[in-house]
Amino acid sequence: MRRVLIANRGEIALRIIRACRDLGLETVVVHSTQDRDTRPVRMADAAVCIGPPEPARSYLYTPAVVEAALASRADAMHPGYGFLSEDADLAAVCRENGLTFVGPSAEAMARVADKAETRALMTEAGLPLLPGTTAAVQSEAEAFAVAEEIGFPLILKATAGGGGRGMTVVRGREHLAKAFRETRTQAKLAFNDGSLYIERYLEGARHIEVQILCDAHGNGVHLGERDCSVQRRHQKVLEEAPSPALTPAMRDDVGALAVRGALAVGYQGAGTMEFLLDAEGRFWFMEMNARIQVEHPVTEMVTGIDLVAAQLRVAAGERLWFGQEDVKVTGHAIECRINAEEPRSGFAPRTGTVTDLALPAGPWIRVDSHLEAGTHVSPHYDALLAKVVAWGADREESARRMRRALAELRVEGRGLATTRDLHEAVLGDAEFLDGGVTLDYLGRRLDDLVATD
Ligand code: MV4
Repeated sequence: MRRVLIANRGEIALRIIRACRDLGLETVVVHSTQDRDTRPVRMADAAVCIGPPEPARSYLYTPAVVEAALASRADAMHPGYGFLSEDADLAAVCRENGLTFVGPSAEAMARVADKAETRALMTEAGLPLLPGTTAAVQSEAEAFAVAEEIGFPLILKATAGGGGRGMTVVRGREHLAKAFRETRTQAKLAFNDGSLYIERYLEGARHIEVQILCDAHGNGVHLGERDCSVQRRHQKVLEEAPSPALTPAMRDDVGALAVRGALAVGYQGAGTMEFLLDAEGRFWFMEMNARIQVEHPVTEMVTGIDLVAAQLRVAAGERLWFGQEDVKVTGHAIECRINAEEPRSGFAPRTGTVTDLALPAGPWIRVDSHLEAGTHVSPHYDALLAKVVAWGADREESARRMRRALAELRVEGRGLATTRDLHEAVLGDAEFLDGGVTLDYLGRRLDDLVATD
């Protein structure tokens, strides 16, 4: 592997360029006409314009991305997150064209893309799953029969969904028929596949995800967990590692489950095994994410392992160069996602051009951002402006450093708004500071946290 094509934009494109530089790899970045004058485009060794601003005609258009890789004589492709990152078809097309795809095989990716099939495979592998179906539920009548067995509340989920899209909680028998029809219609519209599966619905859980890394030779390790329970409507707002809810023994247990599950589906590369943690301390497997995630830096900060460099090395065929016993979680890290959104108006996008910018820095602060003065924040793309990460010897120290970093952050521009003040409120909130929160936290406390008086 010598030259890597980066099929992404923004902060993650920059992050991948940096990992490539550290490894002595050349970089080619693709970009839309809108992104011509951006930091990743200027920083990469080469750049290829692949289309207009609309993602469907540029960053999501496989032929343009693959053509750019071949024309620039890249020998590998890193998809980042979002866009085509979990597209099994892209992985297959790369392989057919002699390009190393930085991620799992097309087959493994397709396996975990079907969430019901993943449930079947993980059940076989011995992972704990909530009561539910391991195949799509074909009819309303079948849904009623399943509900009879598992009870209410239950949740209907699209087999092609994930990340909280295409799901409906059903609290009683009288709501099931309508919910089934509506969720199926939504799934058909969103994923072009109306297949649904059913699970018992778990209230008041935490979202715990385990970072795994597998090589092409059947070896896998986990790098501990992230707690992503501060979220709103399935959008993560703040993440941390380790979870304040886990003991070292729980970490070992859920980590071993995660590695076993990943190896069972023939996974290669970096990935995430997502679990819910209930009030009794039990883990329930939810789904697998076959990509590097936005929140990977908190894991890097507590393990000292460069996950993007690791992705590139295992994609190149290298055997895992460390074992589970070499992975040590040290201290605590928190990440705040600074989005171009207004929390007081339902997180509505607030885009514009950055005129005044100050990014935090200093001891134990890491900022991953593509922003500069003059950056145009476009409604065509993700609202993520910057990830501010703070490390500390313990949770309290990382929270204190995060408050210092947030106070240094200034992002201004006509029309722009950010989630900075919300983060300051969370980092000053006793409920969050006292051992973390469950998934209902932000929905329940948002109004109170963003109140101006
Ligand atoms: C659930 C659940 C409770 N019970 N499944 C959302 C994202 C996707 N990966 C799985 N998700 C959930 N699945 C069962 N059986 C709770 C979530 C969930 C969630 C639900 C409501 C509100 C916010 C949530 C945030 C994360 C996960």
